[in-house]
Amino acid sequence: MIQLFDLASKYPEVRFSPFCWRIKYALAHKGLSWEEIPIYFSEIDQLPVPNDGKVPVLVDGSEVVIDSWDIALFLDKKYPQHALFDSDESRSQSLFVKCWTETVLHSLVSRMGILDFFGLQKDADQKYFRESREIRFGITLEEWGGNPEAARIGFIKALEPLRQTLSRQNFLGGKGPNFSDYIMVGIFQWLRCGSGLTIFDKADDVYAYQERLLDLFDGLGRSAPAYPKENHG
Ligand SMILES: N[C@@H](CCC(=O)N[C@@H](CS)C(=O)NCC(=O)O)C(=O)O
Repeated sequence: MIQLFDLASKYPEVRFSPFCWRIKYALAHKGLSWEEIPIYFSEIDQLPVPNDGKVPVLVDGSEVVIDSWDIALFLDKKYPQHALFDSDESRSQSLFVKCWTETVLHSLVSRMGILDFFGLQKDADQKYFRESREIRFGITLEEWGGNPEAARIGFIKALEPLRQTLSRQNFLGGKGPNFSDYIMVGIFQWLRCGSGLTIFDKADDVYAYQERLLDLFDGLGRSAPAYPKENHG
């Protein structure tokens, strides 16, 4: 069976890596089964080789594939049924969605949820998480995540191109979802499973879109355990 190395949290069932969620949806889209292997930051050296020190890593027989984008390309090549990209054009447009989310949306999500993501690390991982992120951000975690409401407002605003698109179609893929939508659900699951934050007004079209994505594949996303609410303020 396909193995997916996923990011572990201190709660055994809580998985919040946005990049890994992309791949869980991609596998479900293709009707493939997989086994998830959770790996803590402190266990990254146990990933199959080759790796770049990050998850997801997908192992399919003798093939080891790293990087969520490359894994999606691999899956479409090896399992052409139910394409994640039904044409070269759709793949090119998904590449834009990937770059947009990673350069614009991810830092806003990180500012909203960083203290919760930190709190989800087991003790042995918190030192690494803090040090690596503080080097990346150039400020402390508390400073980076010090104004989650401002980040949430920025996030809601930054989603306007998505919102306008959704006023004309149900998914970025059009009538049905494609990999662009799984990139988006990765972000939603990062927040849903990794933080106790309420992000959307229920009247927001993006909220309805999130709900549609959570319902796909027998509630794959919705059934995933989320950040224990009691940990939140
Ligand atoms: N470009 C990679 C990024 C993957 C990535 O950053 N994964 C994070 C978990 S969400 C990770 O493994 N980080 C390891 C670390 O920070 O040491 C992809 O799309 O798969």
